[in-house]
Amino acid sequence: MRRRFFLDLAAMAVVASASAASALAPQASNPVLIVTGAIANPNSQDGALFDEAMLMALGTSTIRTTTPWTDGVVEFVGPTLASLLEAVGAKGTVLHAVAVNDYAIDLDAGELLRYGAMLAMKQDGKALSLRDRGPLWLVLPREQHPELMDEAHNAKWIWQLKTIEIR
Ligand SMILES: Nc1nc2c(c(=O)[nH]1)N[C@H]1C(S)=C(S)[C@@H](COP(=O)(O)O)O[C@H]1N2
Ligand SMILES: [Mo]
Repeated sequence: MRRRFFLDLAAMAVVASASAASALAPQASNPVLIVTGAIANPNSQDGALFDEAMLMALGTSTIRTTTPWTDGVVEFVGPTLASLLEAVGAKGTVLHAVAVNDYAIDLDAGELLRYGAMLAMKQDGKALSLRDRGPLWLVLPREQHPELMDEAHNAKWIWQLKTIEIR
């Protein structure tokens, strides 16, 4: 337990120091994601606003995995959570994530970073529409980490993600 706690703090410290120099692009006109709370780099009075182009520019990764909601192995592409937290200059360890349908969950940033979580924007090469759980779906590499294959971790796959408040 103690060891894990220090690993989490170490991960967040890396995120925090990397963010110090970077400034965020001016606020997006068509935001798909709003990050609020403990952040160093807001780009508006409402927090850090991202449109789709800004998100894709953060640095994307690929996760190939099965999910409880899709058939077979699917390929997700989108910015890593790490790149998002770095861009906003995250200064907290809890992510209060809220979806379009007002589903909300508090996520442990350290755990998600250790697994290389991403905000998927594409599934099998196609942009995720609202009806396909987009435009943003928090994806974990569950195929590569079987310990993620349980109900508690399924609940972390928040789809139609709208806002993240960093606490
Ligand atoms: N946007 C959104 N994401 C969500 C949910 C939701 O209601 N809305 N439910 C969560 C929960 S509690 C679980 S267990 C999983 C699986 O939900 P399902 O059983 O309805 O498919 O998705 C998670 N992601
Ligand atoms: Mo759930």
